[in-house]
Amino acid sequence: MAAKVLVLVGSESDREAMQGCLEYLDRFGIQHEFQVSSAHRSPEKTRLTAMSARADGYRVIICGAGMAAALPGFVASLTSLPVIGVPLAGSHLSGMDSLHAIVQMPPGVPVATMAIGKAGAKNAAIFAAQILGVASEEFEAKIDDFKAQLASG
Ligand code: RP5
Repeated sequence: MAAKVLVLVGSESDREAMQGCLEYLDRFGIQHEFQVSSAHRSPEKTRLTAMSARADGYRVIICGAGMAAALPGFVASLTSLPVIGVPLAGSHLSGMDSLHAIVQMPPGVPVATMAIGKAGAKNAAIFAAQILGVASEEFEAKIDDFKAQLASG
């Protein structure tokens, strides 16, 4: 089964900010699924999704969330898969709230935290490709091509 990436967001209102993430996953040819599942509003659904993710074929989980962004940490507490967190802006605190919520995980439950907003969303997809590239020559080559394109301007 091809490795898949699960992209979760806390609200439908997060979709636009995460668009670049989905575009980069497409660009790298990574199979992915996008779901809205809130740690605060639908914790049971989110718990079940996180706990079944590995068995469902996912190898990396990307979580975008704003405000008191519990989603990445909550998911990370429930899976052995690597979790990448994307802090999203939109509140009066412009994403500083979600950045602090996602990056300040306690020892034992890491979340790889990206930049706030659209840049972080893109980097989450690139980082996911790099994680998959550890065990896949196909994704390693795609990342090498991408880096070469960056270097050539
Ligand atoms: C968070 O609350 C979501 O990730 C979203 O960024 C924020 C606001 O959600 P809505 O009120 O727009 O649904 O859980």
